[in-house]
Amino acid sequence: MDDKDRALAEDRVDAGEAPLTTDQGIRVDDTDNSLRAGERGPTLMDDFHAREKLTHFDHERIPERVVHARGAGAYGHFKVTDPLTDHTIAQFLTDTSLETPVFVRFSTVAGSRGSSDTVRDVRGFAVKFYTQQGNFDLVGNNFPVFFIQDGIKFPDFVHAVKPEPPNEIPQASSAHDTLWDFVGLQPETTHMMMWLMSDRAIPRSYRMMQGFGVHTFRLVNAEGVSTFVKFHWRPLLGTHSLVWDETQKVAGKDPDFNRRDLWEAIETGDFPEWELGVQLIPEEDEGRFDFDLLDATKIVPEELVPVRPVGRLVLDRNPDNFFAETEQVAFHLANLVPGIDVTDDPLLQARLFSYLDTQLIRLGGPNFPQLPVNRPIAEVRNHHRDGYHQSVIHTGQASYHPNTLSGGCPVLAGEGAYVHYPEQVNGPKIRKRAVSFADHYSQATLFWNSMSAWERDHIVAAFRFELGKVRRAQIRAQVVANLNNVDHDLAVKVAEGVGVDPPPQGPVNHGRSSPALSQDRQPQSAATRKVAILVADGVSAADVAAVASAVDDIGAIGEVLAPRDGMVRAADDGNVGVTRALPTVGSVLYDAVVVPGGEESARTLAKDGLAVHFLAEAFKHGKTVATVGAGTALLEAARLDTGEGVVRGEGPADAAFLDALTSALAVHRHWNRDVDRVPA
Ligand code: HDE
Repeated sequence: MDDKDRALAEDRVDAGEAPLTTDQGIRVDDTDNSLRAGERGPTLMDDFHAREKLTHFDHERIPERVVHARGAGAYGHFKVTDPLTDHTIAQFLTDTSLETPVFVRFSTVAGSRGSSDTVRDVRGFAVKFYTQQGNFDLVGNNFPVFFIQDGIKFPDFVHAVKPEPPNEIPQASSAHDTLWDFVGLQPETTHMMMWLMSDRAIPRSYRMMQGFGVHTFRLVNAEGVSTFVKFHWRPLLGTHSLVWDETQKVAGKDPDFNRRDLWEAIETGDFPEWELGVQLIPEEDEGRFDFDLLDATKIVPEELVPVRPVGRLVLDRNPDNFFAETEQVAFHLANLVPGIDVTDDPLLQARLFSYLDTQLIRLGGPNFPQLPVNRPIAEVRNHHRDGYHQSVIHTGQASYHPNTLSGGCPVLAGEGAYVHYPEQVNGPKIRKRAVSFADHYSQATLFWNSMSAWERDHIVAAFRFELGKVRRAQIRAQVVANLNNVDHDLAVKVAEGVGVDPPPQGPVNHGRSSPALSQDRQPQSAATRKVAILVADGVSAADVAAVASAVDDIGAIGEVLAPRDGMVRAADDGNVGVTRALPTVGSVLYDAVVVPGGEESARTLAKDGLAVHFLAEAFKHGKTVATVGAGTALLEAARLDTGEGVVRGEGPADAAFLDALTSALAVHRHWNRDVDRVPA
């Protein structure tokens, strides 16, 4: 139990077996019938229990977040492994003996609180570190760049991406006229739109996505020397994505897909882990790049400044109550601890205002830092008083500084106080962007150049899908014209798909790339992948057992699916237990599918449309597909033969088959397949 967990223990309430009461502690013996004048008579105002119950219910909702409304959170801890002592006085980044409790909230951006998890969107990656020096919030995303350079544009961007005003359509989707109208007219969005059209925008799991602080921050050391820093989170399982067709189906089959995945992984002890990395840039190198470090639409390529791994984040505890914790958690970029400071990035500067401002309305007043999930483990002492939902009883006469009546307390901190970095600032008041912010295309091209062939195909398809949903032809044409500045071939391919004339040759592609940006080079591991084992009566129980145990050995999760729930009769001996019935799931909820042997089982499945579709769809989405012995009948029924990641065993499931299966499972997706012809 860490310090935060211990503190939260005091706030947890378990009704236990004691009797029901009102909020005033009065015992209640009937909560199903209101107090009325006669059995068929009107309800009486005297019924304080009914009135209190209804009133509380009527007020249960608070405003959802204006962006990032849909999210999931978890507790865990952070440990620094390579102390940053030369660069910062922040203890949690320098003291390797400390385990800092954290709360992390992942989110989508555009959708409402009840929208689906697997939409095409940026994902929020917000980390609250409960450090001994106070709370530090790293409120980042899973992309390293942003749509706009100046925070004053944020309301415009968000209005454009949110559902359209007349009818609030479409929900949680960027594929509509207003967003692309804005994008076409605002070239600074181009780099971010490349990320948004890439598979990064449809993560397989919150556990399999990178996180970025996005802005350039400062670290400040004991001598007061500042170093620019970019923060990176790298998932140990690698960064992996779904495919677009799959995400749309998952949104219907399991709208809670990413939320459930995080919850279940933590419940089963598969604790998600990330490495914290930093890119450190000495102050004197600020002018070294062909972009501005203060421009949040730019990355610092890892090939120019390597990412130094410095710590480890583990999420190991689910919240007790979604509303109390995940909904009420309040992140704020200005929650900084000594040794970390902000920069003049104009996007960052606007955020310094917005987060506190939004919490005041969302959480109903200035006392939200007292909510259990928001409370620091460091002690809080000040003269802030009163306000809605004040839950602390401040004793003493003086609530001002200076005072003698409380002995001058709380006294001003000498040691350990937060000191703002004394940056020299000077300049005329002016509404003007620096010319160093003017290049909107080079890094969009860099991103495109860094993609593998399959990633490029997915990007082109995403642009075609999104623009294909845009009704106004001139908006499509404007976006294609912008893309021509990124790469001519990309613009032509998109134009072809959306009925726009191909543009003339644009500026020449600079040819540079940053290999670290591709998902093709991500770590691969079968751990925590979900494997469907399709069975029916007459299946080979020996095959099922062999597959299940091999899957278990590599840390993956096997589930037995059959046309109906309960048990199926085995061909060899006894029965095989069913985890889920086929009609309740779908291939899109799994990472791989295995069809064990057994003549009768294979025959039944080959005639079952759901099972055939399951296999074909898994194949189409690049997943490992394996059959043993007679199980191959299902491949034939789906008109599939071979291809990368298709494992066929003669049967029974012997060591050679299981070896081939487990190697294939370690690969996230098999892209080298002819999938266009597969009707799924
Ligand atoms: Fe946010 N953003 N943002 N944002 N943001 C909010 O704060 C805002 C930006 C991010 O899980 C809001 O508490 C402005 C960049 C995350 O609770 C709001 C600007 C990045 C979350 C707000 C930005 C983010 C938010 C809505 C442009 C990545 C969810 C509710 C200047 C580095 C945190 C809330 C959670 C939430 C404003 C841009 C990340 C309205 C004005 C860039 C992860 O205050």
